[in-house]
Amino acid sequence: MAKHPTMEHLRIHPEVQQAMSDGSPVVLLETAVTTRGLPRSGWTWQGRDAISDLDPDWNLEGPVNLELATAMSRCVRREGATPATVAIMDGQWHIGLEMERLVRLAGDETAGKASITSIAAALQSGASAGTTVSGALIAASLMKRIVGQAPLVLATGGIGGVHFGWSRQPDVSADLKVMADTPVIVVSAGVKSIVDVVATREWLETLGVPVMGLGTEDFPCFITGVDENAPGVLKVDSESDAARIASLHWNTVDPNGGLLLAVPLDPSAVLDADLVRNANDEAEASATAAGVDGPDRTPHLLSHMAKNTDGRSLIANIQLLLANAKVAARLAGSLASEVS
Ligand code: PSU
Ligand code: MN
Repeated sequence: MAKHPTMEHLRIHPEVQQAMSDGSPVVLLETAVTTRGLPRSGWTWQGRDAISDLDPDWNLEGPVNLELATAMSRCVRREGATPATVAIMDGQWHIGLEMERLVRLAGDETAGKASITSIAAALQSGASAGTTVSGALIAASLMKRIVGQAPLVLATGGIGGVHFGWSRQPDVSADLKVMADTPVIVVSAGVKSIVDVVATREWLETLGVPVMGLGTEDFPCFITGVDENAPGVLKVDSESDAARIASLHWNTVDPNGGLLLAVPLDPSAVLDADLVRNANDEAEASATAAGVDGPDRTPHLLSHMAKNTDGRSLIANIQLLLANAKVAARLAGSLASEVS
């Protein structure tokens, strides 16, 4: 059995290939957020103006998950970088998706989320799946092995983390291990909202992943701002400072490890933590009562929370995703000029 991967397993979009060989900035984008993280309906909540303000090209009648994926790509391009959206489709890895494929992925209700432990099976079955942060990072490693170069930055909303109840059952996202093993800077607004933020921050320390905070010493916590109870982060004032630290880390500390650049949500969009907790509990109860389980549960919870917060939880989620795409593109630009 061949131990070396070949292009047979991988489709790199020509635009991504060109940007890589030119040494111009490229940003990896995960797609679990598209297949499992956002509603597939058009905008049915309040706050239509807020969404148009965030991105004037957002089609409010279009599916939220598809609009978000295209809006993130637009943010990356506006900052002069090339988006490399990662997904598993038709038995292959795809790095960089043309519009037709993105539309198909976003509309495919059978498309799940694939991470390090489930990608090989998804490839074997020919199923489509969005890649989590761990999945999209593996794509970077695969690209390095096949073409010798890989993007250095990935944008997401929130990384996976350590779930509550970890002392009894250690449900810890593979995102953390793969981040520790992959020389890519992940840009996120901290961890996704349903995990134990303090435990996750500690775990990143144990794994040796430097955590930088853009303009903050506190660990960002998704749509609720920052968590002052979690151990702090290394404050950087700009994307170029973060790029310099990453270069020093890779050149003199650990050439194979990853870093996290955590970006707090703009204070104007931050939601009260108690409000979010209550809305979340209520959404969980409704999902359980309606018997919604498995892959349908997250989209159900998010829609329900959006309804209960007059759309504000969804607006905040979209705002942070777009902000992270922008920061990631600037960071990739700084790294490209560091290297050349
Ligand atoms: N943030 C969210 N919702 C999500 C995710 C992040 O608010 O669904 C996705 C990301 O793709 C992340 C993944 O990489 O969840 C982690 O999943 P798990 O805990 O199963 O490893
Ligand atoms: Mn898990």
